[in-house]
Amino acid sequence: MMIDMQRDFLEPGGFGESLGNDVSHLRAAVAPARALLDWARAQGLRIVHTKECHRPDLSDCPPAKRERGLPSQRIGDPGPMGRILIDGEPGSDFIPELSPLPGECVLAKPGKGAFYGTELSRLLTDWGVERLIFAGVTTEVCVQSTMREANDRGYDSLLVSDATASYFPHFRDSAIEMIVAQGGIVGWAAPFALLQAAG
Ligand code: TIU
Repeated sequence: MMIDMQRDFLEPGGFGESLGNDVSHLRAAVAPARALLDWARAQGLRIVHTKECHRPDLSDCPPAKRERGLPSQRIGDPGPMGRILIDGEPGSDFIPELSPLPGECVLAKPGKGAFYGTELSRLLTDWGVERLIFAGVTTEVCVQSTMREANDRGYDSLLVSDATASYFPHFRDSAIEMIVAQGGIVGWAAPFALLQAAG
């Protein structure tokens, strides 16, 4: 599960920066995420790339989400990478290093969790998947939401700790602590090197 490695979150001029964030904090996760992706491809694992975005008419964007905070630009407004967080605009696309290959599953999601408003549940059931490996951004928002949704649905989840990042580095660390506390109440975490060594 490669969560939301989109230009809108990682590059200047997108949704993340419009919320007042320093997007450079997310770069550290890119190389480990790419290594994870290459490894998963070599292992023949199913790969799902999610992208958080909305329909051009904003019919799947609750007003409460659009109106939240005091962003410099709101979802749907024009920006240097097209309309902010709108499906099909350049900003909603994946960063080049993490572009999906033909045949890999791409899921557009309107929410933070990847199960909400998507076909993910049905796909995982059809594939007979029981365990999920997570990477992407941001750790405490879309990654953690999706891991919690997966936990309630009975999946075992592992977060690759160096392939995820937050605009607030201490939130990344705290989110990982919350996930693995209490014997893995939500899931487990390990750096990519450990995953690779295991398997
Ligand atoms: N703002 C923030 O940290 N994240 C999001 O809005 N979406 C995702 O995490 N993908």
